[in-house]
Amino acid sequence: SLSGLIYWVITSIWFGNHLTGNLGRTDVASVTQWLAPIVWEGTFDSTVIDSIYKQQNITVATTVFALGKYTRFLKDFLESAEEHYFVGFRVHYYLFTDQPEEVPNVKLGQERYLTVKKLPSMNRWQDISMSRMGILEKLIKDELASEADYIFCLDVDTKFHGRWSVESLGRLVGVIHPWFFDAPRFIFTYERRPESQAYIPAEEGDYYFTGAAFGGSLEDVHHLTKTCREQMNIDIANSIEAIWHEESHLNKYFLHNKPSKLLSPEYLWRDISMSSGYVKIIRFSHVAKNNAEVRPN
Ligand code: 2GW
Ligand code: MN
Repeated sequence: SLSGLIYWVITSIWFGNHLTGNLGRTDVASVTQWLAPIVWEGTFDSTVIDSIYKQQNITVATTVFALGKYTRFLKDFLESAEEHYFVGFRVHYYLFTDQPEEVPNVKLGQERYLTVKKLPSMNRWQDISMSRMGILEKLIKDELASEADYIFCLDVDTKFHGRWSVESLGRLVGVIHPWFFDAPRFIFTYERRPESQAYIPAEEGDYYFTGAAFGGSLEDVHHLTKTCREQMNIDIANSIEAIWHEESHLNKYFLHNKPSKLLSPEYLWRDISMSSGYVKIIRFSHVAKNNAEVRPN
């Protein structure tokens, strides 16, 4: 009937918007083949998602390593995190360094904590990068159980530029590498030698994930770090080192333990000066660094 039609038109206009919230993106995939969300600007409502997590009284442990000359990145990292990262939520930074005296004095907001942990200096940078997995495994097991609910593990040669908050939380969270998000699989720089535990055959693999940011629940990230550490130890025993170090092992792990949530390259962009049509907001990025200047020889 006409009145039925009018009723249908009016209610669908009125309630349709409320129920769906008009969210979603059509220019990028926002869900994986295993139905994990891929977080992009425009796929979530920050007010709604903030209010859900506000009731949960969560703590987000955040780990970062700064050895040798990499301590110079700490000031920008921490200051920008205070401005953009889980603002309004409890964050506990765990900062590993060989030079605690070089840690800058950054003013932290309410319910924001920083613990500095001293590490011995290491000579080979691959060792710094790879030893992170074992150190994180131990931190989670020995200290975090009663201290935190979620954890993110981040590179320090980075900076926040926009919101990174509770929309990123999940059981197991990977970040799509900014160089490969629109690349075909054969371009992915997975480890291709079968002798390495990180080996991924040509016809396998879903995404290429960055080693510069990953996270999730304590339990899942503990399992991730433990597995990667064990796999790297097998490689060491076989005198092989994966092409991109722990990043290669992380990609192998995610192949068999699918992340429950993926973060788009908004959550780890290249350096800020580079643009992309898909990335409407850069939330976190690598900083342009002079490798010759900061890396030991
Ligand atoms: C020194 C010489 C060469 C490479 C790294 C380092 C170094 C690293 C260092 O002297 N001191 C230090 O604290 N690091 C830590 O390791 C620091 O937290 C840094 O962010 C992290 C990874 O090194 P980075 O940032 O130089 O490597 P990227 O940006 O090229 O990273 C990707 O590939 C790495 C493995 O090759 C990791 O997977 C990393 O997570 C990826 O983003
Ligand atoms: Mn880095």
